[in-house]
Amino acid sequence: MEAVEMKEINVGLVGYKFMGKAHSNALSRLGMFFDCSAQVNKRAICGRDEEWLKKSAEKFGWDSYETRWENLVVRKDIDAIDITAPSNAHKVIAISAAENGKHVFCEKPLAVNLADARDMLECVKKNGVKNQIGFNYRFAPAVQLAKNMIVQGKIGTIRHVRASYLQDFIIDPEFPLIWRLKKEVCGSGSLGDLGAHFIDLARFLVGDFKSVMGMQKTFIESRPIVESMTGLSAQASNKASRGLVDVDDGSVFIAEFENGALGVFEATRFAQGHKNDLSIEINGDKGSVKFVFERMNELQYYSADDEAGLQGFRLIQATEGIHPYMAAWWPTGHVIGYEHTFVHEMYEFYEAVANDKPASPDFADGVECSRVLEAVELSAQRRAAVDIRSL
Ligand code: SOE
Repeated sequence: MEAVEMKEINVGLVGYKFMGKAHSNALSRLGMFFDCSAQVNKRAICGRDEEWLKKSAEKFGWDSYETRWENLVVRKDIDAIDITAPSNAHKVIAISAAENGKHVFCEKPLAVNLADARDMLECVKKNGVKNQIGFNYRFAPAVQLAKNMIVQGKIGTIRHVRASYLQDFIIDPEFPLIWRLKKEVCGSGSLGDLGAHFIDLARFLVGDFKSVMGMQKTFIESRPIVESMTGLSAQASNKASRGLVDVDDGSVFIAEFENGALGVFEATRFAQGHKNDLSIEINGDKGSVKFVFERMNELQYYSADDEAGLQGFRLIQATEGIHPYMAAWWPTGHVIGYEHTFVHEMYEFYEAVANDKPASPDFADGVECSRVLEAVELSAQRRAAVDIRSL
């Protein structure tokens, strides 16, 4: 019998720091754990600092490297471009990649503003390439379980959603002015970096936003110029030379959804003691679900249908083979972590590419998220509610 040849998809990755490493790891795990329709190859990694890049290429297992993304996107041996560079670089790279016929995976937020996000969406549509955005928390099995339960009507009609994303890594006023604090590079601060995740989770689990009303604050207005950074750690060279922070340190907003639900949201990097504390709770008339990322293998569930006298929140360990994605990993109870969410999103993207199916969440979801981000900013400036459909 003739052996059937497996399809191959060759990837070019832009970025080699925090997200670059997370994506490289995910691609390395794919074929080992999942039955993929195609073999996904780590063909080339791209970044500006050649010394770092060379080391990263070797360490993360990429076949080759490029120091200019312009060279990467035209390479004939590459089918898909994965963008993990800072947000202001997303648009130009994604558009060039799509114009060169490459499928595009892009980290969140899609762009530094809504207009750019819309241009990116238009371009991938025009060029007919698959596209996906890196809303990785959707891919925690417990979140997928919550989605399935909501679709099955287990919590009934949704009335409330409350979500927060709390970090504390920039509380020290001497923490340097990293790119995540410069509007022209990142678009917005805690809102776009952290809020983008819960806006997406709320859209995924509850539905589309109708209107929002927000407040934003910058607590520390100037910081020492950054010399180097890795992950979320950074060093300043000379503490006397400072620059202005022009994004929000904390953002809060309330929202109304198209389906009538109400929402309360908080994103901050000033919540002392909270390291990466993303949580979302949804209350329906028949029950509630709650997901807390720092306990990401669990889903809390309350059912009003439980026997009287025995009602209460139960803790579901979403680690059984019947839970989404878990059959690919370890025996029940052998928990998974942050990096697995990236493996799951990559699995979905490359399955979509291999089988010519739409990917999800896609750039249209990225645009919807950017719409909400922009509406929150506008409402904070105007001190009034903003209707999402007005943007
Ligand atoms: C930094 O605040 C950050 O790494 C975000 O950029 C990620 O999207 C989030 O998942 C964790 O925190």
